[in-house]
Amino acid sequence: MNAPVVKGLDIQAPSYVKNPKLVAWVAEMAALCKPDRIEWCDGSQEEYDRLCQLLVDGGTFKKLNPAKRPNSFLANSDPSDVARVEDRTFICSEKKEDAGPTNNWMAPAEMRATLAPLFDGCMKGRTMYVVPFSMGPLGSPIAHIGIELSDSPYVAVNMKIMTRMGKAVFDVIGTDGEFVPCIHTVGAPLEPGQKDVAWPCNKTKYIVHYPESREIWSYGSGYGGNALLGKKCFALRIASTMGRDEGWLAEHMLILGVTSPEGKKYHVAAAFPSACGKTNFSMLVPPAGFEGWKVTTIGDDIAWIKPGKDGRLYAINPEAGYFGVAPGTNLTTNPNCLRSLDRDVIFTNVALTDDGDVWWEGLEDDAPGKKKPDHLIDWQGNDWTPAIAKETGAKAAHPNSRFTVAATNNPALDPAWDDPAGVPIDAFIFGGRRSTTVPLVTEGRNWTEGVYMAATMGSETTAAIVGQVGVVRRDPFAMLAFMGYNMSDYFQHWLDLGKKLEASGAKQPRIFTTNWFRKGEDGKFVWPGYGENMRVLKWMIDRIEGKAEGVDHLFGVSPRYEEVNWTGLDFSADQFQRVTSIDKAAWEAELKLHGELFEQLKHHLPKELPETKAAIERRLAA
Ligand code: SAT
Ligand code: MN
Repeated sequence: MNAPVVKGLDIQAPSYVKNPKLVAWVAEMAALCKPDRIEWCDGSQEEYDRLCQLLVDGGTFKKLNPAKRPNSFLANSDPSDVARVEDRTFICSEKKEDAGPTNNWMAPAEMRATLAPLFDGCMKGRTMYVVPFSMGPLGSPIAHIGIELSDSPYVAVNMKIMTRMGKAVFDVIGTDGEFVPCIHTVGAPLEPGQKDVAWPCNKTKYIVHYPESREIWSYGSGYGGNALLGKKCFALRIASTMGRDEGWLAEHMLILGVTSPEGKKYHVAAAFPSACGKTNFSMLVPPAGFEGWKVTTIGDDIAWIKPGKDGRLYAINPEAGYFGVAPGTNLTTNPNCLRSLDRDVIFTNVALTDDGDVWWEGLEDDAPGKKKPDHLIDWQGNDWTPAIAKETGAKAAHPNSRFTVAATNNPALDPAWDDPAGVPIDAFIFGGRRSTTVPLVTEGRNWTEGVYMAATMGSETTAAIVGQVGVVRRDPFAMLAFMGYNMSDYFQHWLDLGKKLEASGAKQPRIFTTNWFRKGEDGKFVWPGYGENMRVLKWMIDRIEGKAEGVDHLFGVSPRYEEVNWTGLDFSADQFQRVTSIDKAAWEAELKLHGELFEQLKHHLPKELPETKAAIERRLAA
């Protein structure tokens, strides 16, 4: 392939790259960013091993003890670069109203003018990696291709795990196939002779999306959600706008399969905000009382969903790995996850044990009497002991510390996880983290009521975002941080899809809301959660099968105590009451917040939503 010449730089693409638009774009970006070298990634194991070694040599990675954790590494980030930066994330649509009031917006021309000087020479002294990736099974009609240019080898190796990355992608795009151009820099050019740091990044950060031209520009951060551009930037923000235009959905949802003892299989897609247990739910191990039931993982974070020829909705997991939260993960809360992490893992910001393994808060909580280690190196490189922790409250692992691991490491991986056709969805779940107010589980009486529940969902913030933790904010569809366009138009898109499904006569997915996080007066969670969530999942299946009547209430249908299988769990009717009760005053306050959300989103807000709210208010007053 004849490439344009960039002075002093070999930008020659490998012979199997046959797409002139791609080659020209790489040349253009190279001319702007001025890296010392360009490396076209092929996705091979040899390449992965070589880049990991490079990261070890440069001090970004520590190789973990192979006897404890084969082929695994630990990276400690700069302490300022540990989570997504929502206030630095922009949707730059031509019109402000297309980004909507929930997104940061800047006019594309103004943003381009802002970024141009930042990107000029931003990769000096570094290698620009050309990372070809497919979101979704290669060649699937639901999948899409991206190319990420990054000056971070950490990004290249994480992308190898998180996506289908490698040279086969060039065959899919051929000479004129579409791809989403994604450019990423840590924003830390090196002067000749300047020594690099272990985690280069920049205080200035921009995570920028141009929905009309389907481009992503990310500056200054190496953290997953800001830097692995296939994930939130492409698979949610850009893909949601593609879905709006083309009649499909890109959602912040896990996908699981659940098989009954009779061998009947259901598929559920569930949206929860970041760090609210999607990975745990997607790998759930059914508890005592559910012998013969099986839960299998299709995806743990993102779902792309399209109507199939039969009128049903089919979902794929566009990712190929898990970038999950480590703290709290143990053999009780998520045994499948823990087993997935036995080998071939990249850990970020967890603690290092004295024998070269990893540790995080909660790892020891799976058996009574298990102790915390006597000594660790914490995620910032400091000595950590239980005594220090007691005195200063210092966490050994950052609360948003993460593991990156291939889906194929998961013992509960669904056989259809890689099926290009996707899996048919029987139910959607929307779940927030709420200490009060919202009941354990409710089913919307119809599609519109389900959309209402999803649209008005509130959740307490977590460490996955930079900022205050534990404050309730509205997080519609768990998509607040990931919407690529106007939230009200998105609600309309969901309502329109419901009408289309109904018109097809095909079976429509049911819509449920859940809240695993209600707390008692003692401040402790009332519901045991984790594997016990199977009890709720089974009730949902009973609803689908017409076997559970439930009780009608304010905004849907919830289970009767007797309708839940309690075998193997000591959970009284009184406790059940405490996780399902509807408090009138709390709901009056809650509905006021729904009203504030609708006021904020009034431009294009579908009228069905305030109508549903009025019906709920009438029921509450009665
Ligand atoms: O940091 S990520 O955006 O990749 C994960 C999350 O916050 O959901
Ligand atoms: Mn997520």
